[in-house]
Amino acid sequence: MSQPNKLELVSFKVCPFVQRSVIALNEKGVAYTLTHINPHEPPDWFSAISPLGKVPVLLVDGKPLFESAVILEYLDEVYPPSLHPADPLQKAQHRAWVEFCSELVTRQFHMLSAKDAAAFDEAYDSLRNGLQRVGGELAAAGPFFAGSSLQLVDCVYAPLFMRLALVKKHFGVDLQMSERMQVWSDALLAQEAVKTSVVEDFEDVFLNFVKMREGYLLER
Ligand SMILES: N[C@@H](CCC(=O)N[C@@H](CS)C(=O)NCC(=O)O)C(=O)O
Repeated sequence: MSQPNKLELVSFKVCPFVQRSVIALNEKGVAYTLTHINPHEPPDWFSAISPLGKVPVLLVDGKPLFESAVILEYLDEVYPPSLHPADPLQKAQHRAWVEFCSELVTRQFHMLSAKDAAAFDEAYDSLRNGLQRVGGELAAAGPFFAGSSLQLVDCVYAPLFMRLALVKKHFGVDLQMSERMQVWSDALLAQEAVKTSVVEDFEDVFLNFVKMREGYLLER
């Protein structure tokens, strides 16, 4: 499999979908550059390469690739060792739980943006239920999703856990994760590939993002 000469990841500092790609790149030790934009005020060059107007876009020797799950699969094919299980069914199951995480990120966003108590509670409950559901899939022997080694599915959940930890710290919102789930989250957030996957002032950037939502979270 031939490897490209240059990878440029187009990013939005607070985006969990970009962050999953960064974690995979870091974990694999692949060199890349980051270009930060605001997809809500996109420069013309970005609109031209992003059909959905969303980040991440990975420029592979200048050729654009969009959708974070697709970017992860590409990186995993081109840069060994693979972070997927070898067994086809297990691999497909990991991909399914990657999709599920995207849904949980949306639920988390709804919780952060909810304008009143009812909307907040609904989003909180659906996020908590979703976390319990994925929690039931974790290998008994952790700390990661499938056991002792970090895989692509782990790269995808780490950005969600990073935000949940900040929401707990700053707003007291506790998703009441199981002990096993907390072990998974703690192990992920301690990984070098994860710690270095965000900008240095990420906590401030994220808090500012949350404040700009002007949600019920700020007043509860
Ligand atoms: N399904 C996409 C979701 C990416 C996404 O929602 N990115 C957000 C930022 S976190 C975005 O670019 N939003 C801009 C918009 O929707 O206009 C993926 O996995 O790459």
